[in-house]
Amino acid sequence: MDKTYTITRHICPRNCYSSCSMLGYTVNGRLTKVSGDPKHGYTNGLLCAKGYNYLQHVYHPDRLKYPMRQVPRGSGNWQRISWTQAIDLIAEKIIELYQHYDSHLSLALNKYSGNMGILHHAMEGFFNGLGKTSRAIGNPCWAPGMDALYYDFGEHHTSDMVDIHHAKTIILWGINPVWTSIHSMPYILGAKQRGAKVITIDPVYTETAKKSDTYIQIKPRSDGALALAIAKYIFEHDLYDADFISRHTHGWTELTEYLRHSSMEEALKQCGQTIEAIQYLAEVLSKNKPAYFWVGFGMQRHQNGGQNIRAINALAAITGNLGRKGSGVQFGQRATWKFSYNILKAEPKDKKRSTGVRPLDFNDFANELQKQQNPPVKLLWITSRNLLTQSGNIEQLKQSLQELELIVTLDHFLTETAAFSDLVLPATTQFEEWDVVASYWHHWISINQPAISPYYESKSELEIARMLSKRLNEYEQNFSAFPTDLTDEEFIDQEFTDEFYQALQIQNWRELLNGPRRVNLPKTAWESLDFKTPSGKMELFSTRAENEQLSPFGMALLNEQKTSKYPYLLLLNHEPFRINSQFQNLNSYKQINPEPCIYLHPALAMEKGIQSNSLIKLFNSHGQVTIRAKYSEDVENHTLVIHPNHPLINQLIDFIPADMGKMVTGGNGNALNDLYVNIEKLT
Ligand SMILES: Nc1nc2c(c(=O)[nH]1)N[C@H]1C(S)=C(S)[C@@H](COP(=O)(O)OP(=O)(O)OC[C@H]3O[C@@H](n4cnc5c(=O)[nH]c(N)nc54)[C@H](O)[C@@H]3O)O[C@H]1N2
Ligand SMILES: Nc1nc2c(c(=O)[nH]1)N[C@H]1C(S)=C(S)[C@@H](COP(=O)(O)OP(=O)(O)OC[C@H]3O[C@@H](n4cnc5c(=O)[nH]c(N)nc54)[C@H](O)[C@@H]3O)O[C@H]1N2
Ligand SMILES: [Mo]
Repeated sequence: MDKTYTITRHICPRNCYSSCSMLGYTVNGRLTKVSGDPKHGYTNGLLCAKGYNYLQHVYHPDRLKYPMRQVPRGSGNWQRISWTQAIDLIAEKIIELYQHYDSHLSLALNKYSGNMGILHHAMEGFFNGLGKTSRAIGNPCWAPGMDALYYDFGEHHTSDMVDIHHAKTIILWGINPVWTSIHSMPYILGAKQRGAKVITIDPVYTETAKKSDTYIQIKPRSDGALALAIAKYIFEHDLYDADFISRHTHGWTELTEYLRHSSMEEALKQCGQTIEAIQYLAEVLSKNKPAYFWVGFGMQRHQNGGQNIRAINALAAITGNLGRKGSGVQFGQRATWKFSYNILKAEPKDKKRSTGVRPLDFNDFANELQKQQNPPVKLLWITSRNLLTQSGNIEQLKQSLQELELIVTLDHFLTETAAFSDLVLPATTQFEEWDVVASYWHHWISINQPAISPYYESKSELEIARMLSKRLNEYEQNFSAFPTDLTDEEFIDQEFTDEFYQALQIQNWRELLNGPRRVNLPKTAWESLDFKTPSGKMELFSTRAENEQLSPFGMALLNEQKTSKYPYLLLLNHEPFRINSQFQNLNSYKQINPEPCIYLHPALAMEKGIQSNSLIKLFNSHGQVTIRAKYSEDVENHTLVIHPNHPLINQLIDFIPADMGKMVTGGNGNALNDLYVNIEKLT
């Protein structure tokens, strides 16, 4: 290697369990290699296929280079403009709308998970600094599960995976880490090698299931019924942990009463299992302890997703599998996000200006734009978000967007959403900016330092927020309270409190330049067994859930009629070589995934007269797509799985509220995996 390269530290800021720490190698101002950072105690110097291909992303020929304006919107008639022009156009519109409506409510921000860094909260901070604005609030990833954890445990913690080798049983329940969390596999396989039994429960015989000792093919949505069957068996055969239950749980008497009156036969039918499978699971959970549960995000994107997670929490509790090394229910955590969030705290100096946000339901954004008319949204700022491929209700969304006066999108590429905007601004990547990123899964945090100068005229979100704030304040003093005089590094200074430094055992965040740090949390979640619920115990019976018109118990039989028009469930499982809509434009992706395909069981294909590799029609009341069908014995008979993703698939999706989400994320989740469809052979 050329001796003149410099090495810089980075962290992948994508919405992903692994949040990998990376090293960038730069020669003569050009990034030439990206590798894993061996100092990261969770990812241990490894990246994923996407991470190793970051050079293709950074220097992609389609990357946005300059601010661009499209007149009229959707015409494809793009003109390059200067940053001054872009900022002027936006500032003028903000002022005009303020004068017209006497508030900033006609400004809306829709941001999601393109970049999870703390400095990427700059645009939210900028909006806060103007006063009360409209904001997409809610979450498509994990909303039901987060509420489920809140009801049962009170907070959100995960155990450090280095301790998984203490587990004798590992249950991977609706999670496919071989695809979505590859760095966890060495821990899981290591524990397996030492004798732990790995059980995967999924409607699809996934790559993870193939590496497990036991695979339970469950019917989608029936996790509550499966948990109920196991719990009933445990209760009837005295397999429960009476001591743990009496000391650390609330509601056992009520739960046993409920189980007594629930039908085992019906539960077995709904989840598609035999009593022998139930007996096996009940015995393994109560006798081969500790048992470590990992429940994924995909399995809670159903209308009963939150309750299904609660059902699993309850199973862990009644078998005494909480709070000790190698046990627990892992889902996601927020305990390492100890930032001060000062970046969000700018407030207008003018005390007459109202502050806060007018929430627009993130998962029902199309409707919300139409519903909120007092005043209507007129300027929409989109950042870290591919609204037009990742949302439901796309057609209505497009109509709602037509009503807006200005749509600004900040991105790396001219995405479907950017192409629907008036102004597109080029964003820097993590190799061109400062930032700090925590994970929602493991306990490590890492830094991004600039390795190369911004690509062409791209700018960081923070820089854009500062420019806009400055421009508005030139128009009228104190129009915007977002700080214009702090450097990126000073913004980072403000994010670290003494408590955070203590938790990281460092004096200054610049020490992160020497390597990522683990936040000093207990390695075992709920080690203290001091739950943050009203009863102080793990709640098998939740009055808080009951107060929200939910069943106080998570375990439940399904109560629904199947639609005969659209009888098949299409699961939108996340894939190994992309993150949502990202990375699909890389050559390496296109080579591996040349064409979207739908996988269906040969028995179902036969029934429908569908040949393998033929094109079929996939449809529901929202629309249709043509897609290639492939046979797969890995999928449950009435379930379909799409892979690689079809760019138009979200046209079939509406907003189907999940049962939970609003307590923690401000809105119910979207039951994206309750997508009922039909299929027909073509010609
Ligand atoms: N490589 C890669 N990594 C990613 C992502 C990505 O797109 N690609 N996306 C990131 C994001 S944004 C997220 S939210 C996470 C998602 O990460 P995961 O939670 O792993 O998500 P999914 O792939 O949606 O679902 C996991 C599994 O749940 C199963 N499942 C679906 N419905 C049910 C059910 O009713 N019961 C049971 N038991 N199982 C069910 C599916 O068949 C699937 O195998 O991954 C993150 N990591
Ligand atoms: N069909 C279908 N729909 C889904 C899902 C699914 O599995 N299937 N999953 C749902 C889930 S779990 C999620 S998390 C959402 C994801 O929804 P989004 O967060 O909207 O999805 P991404 O594709 O990750 O898009 C983020 C956008 O941010 C851009 N971006 C990346 N880095 C930066 C940056 O530094 N700055 C800026 N300004 N932009 C950046 C990317 O180029 C991309 O266009 O989708 C949901 N919708
Ligand atoms: Mo997600």
